[in-house]
Amino acid sequence: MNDKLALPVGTTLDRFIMRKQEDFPYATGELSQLLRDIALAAKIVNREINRAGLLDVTGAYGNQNVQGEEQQKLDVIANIRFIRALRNGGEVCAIISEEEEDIIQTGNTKGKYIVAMDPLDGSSNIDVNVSIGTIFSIYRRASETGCDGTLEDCLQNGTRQIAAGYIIYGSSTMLVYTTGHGVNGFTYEPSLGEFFLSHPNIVTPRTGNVYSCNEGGINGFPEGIKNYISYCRDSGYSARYIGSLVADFHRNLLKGGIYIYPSTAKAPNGKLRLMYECNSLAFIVEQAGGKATTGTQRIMEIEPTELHQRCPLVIGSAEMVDKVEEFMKAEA
Ligand code: AHM
Ligand code: MG
Repeated sequence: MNDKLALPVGTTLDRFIMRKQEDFPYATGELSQLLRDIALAAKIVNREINRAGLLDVTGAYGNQNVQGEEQQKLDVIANIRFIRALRNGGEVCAIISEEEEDIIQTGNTKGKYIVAMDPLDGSSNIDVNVSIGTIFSIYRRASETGCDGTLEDCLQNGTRQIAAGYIIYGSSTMLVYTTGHGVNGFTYEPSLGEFFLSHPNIVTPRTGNVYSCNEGGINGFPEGIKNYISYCRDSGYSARYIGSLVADFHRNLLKGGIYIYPSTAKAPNGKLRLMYECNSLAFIVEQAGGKATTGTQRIMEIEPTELHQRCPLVIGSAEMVDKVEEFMKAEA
């Protein structure tokens, strides 16, 4: 790690982003602004989430609340907040969101960036007060500026990400991101309205003894994955599955472990989405020294063909992911 890039714990996110930019003499500041826009939206969404129980916003989308206003689910609210922040910021020409079928054109035709995001992942956990998250990836557009973002701009493979991150709304709210120079985590201090550097230069353990998957579906898993899970049980590993990707991923990133969402009998391509779940976390885990594959192929090298494409995900500590690949090969 380049010493010039090291900043002390307690540095605010704004200062951190600014100082990082100074380390790259030709940077124009647009990516920095874009990261700040995301952090602002995260603060707003965090506020909404913390008030969810009070404001009765957790109900089904389409209902009316007591004032007769349209009631919105938190994932819809988060989608609106992030899009608004990115539109107002001006750096992004187009957005892919889990909440919307088509490409969202921001109208900022001069914007050089594309954002892919899941504004609020783990929606089934929202109503029961379990940690949820926002996941995002940032790409440079491939087309010339001056017009809308194209499908080609949006369907770049994961190796072309220039930044990725997530926000976990948990016992504390954290923003973790990478621009390809290591991974840093910031914890939100609500009374000051600031994210502070709390987890500098995150390096994930080479191995661990936690496996996270929805074992209820094991009968439909590929043989290689079934065998790996037997191996985890025989080795006395702990099973930990929140069912909220960001929360499961975050724990494993810090403590070591593996998260698996394989292809299943019902979902042959798995459940998770390549563009705003798998690629984003793959970039982060690789930057932290871990690995992300489908069980047979590196996630970031998958050539995307659809905005909402799904793929199996095996992600976490490098040695554990390697082991899964061994089991998969043995059954190929
Ligand atoms: P979502 O994007 O519809 O919220 O689904 C993604 C979530 C992940 O957060 C989580 O890891 C997974 O789905 C859980 O799925 P399952 O209930 O099949 O285990
Ligand atoms: Mg999701």
